[in-house]
Amino acid sequence: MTDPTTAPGRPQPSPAVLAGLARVEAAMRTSSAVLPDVLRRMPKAELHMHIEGSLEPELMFALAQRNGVSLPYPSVEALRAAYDFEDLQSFLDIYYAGASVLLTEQDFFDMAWAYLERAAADHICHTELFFDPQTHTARGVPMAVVVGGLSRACRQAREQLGVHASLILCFLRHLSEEEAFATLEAALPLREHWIGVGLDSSEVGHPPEKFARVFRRCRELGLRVVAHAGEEGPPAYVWSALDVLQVERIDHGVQSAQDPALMRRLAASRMPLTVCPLSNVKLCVFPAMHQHNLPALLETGLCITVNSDDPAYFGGYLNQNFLALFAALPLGPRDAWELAHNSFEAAFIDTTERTLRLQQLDAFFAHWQSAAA
Ligand code: ES4
Ligand code: ZN
Repeated sequence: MTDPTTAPGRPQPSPAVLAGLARVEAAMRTSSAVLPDVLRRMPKAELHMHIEGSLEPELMFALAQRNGVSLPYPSVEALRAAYDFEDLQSFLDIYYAGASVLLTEQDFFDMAWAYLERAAADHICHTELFFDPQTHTARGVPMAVVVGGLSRACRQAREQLGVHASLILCFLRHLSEEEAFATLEAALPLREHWIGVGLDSSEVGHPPEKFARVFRRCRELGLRVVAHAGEEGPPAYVWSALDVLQVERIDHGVQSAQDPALMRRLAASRMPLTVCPLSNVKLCVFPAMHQHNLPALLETGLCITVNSDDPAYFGGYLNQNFLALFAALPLGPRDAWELAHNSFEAAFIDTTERTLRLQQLDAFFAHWQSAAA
């Protein structure tokens, strides 16, 4: 039998990292606080986070008041109480309504800045933010207002927080490919501010191949390309994201486990999957965290990463996702190291930056000492 920890391409910790992992394991025997502390403090990248999904109810109400927009909920508490979803669509209906408070460049800045401060607190050193321009341009908000506010926050985060942030423009898959082309045209004059495109919104009934032409154009333009596939949709959607859209990462992809041939393809190519544990439980993709298939996907040798998706709606930012996952499932410090390693392996960064981030990760584990020592 093959040892799953040595599946081809699966990262192997160096001897110095292995020694640090052994010290973590020893300390875990006397304190239950050790692993959560490691999860919180290890350096990591976040690769799947919708910036409109980071809009907390408090800021949503403040922006509604600032802009004279009315919300269909009387209070922050009433709004939070409505965050009880049964599937992706029941969430998206509330998520698009929440985005209606965003009107000015400052609104987009304030939303992104709040997330980036949270990211820094979670020891995220690199993050790639999805944004949905069609949600805003359809309400008459100019593309330059959206991209201007978001990119100003990204620039300030690099300068003031040491967090490197990039923007990925998502096409809404419930709309037409013509509308996606129009969105691309509107965003190209601002191209220096974003690095690639994604595909999000209602998955079932809107397969990746619906966007074959616009993704081909994006690839020709040299943009990075990703797509949501296999969140609620079937493995066939993951196959077409790979073969038709030729994506560089799959967002979610958890339904791939139903198809052994697809699993072999994903493992052999080390195609990254940006998995979002709290999102999957909140949207009933899995009935409970202890039933999540992330450990099985990791064991098969896939390049799995952990992400928060829409943290204001799903009960937590990135560190909460790590904590909930590790509390519910048989995952240990080596898995923590591998998930953080994968996040840098899968990030859209150059070789110099990747080497630096991986060195910082390994140094964190290699130098880890018990507080009790
Ligand atoms: C999303 Cl969880 C999820 N799935 C698909 N599209 C989205 N947009 C924002 N969150
Ligand atoms: Zn998503």
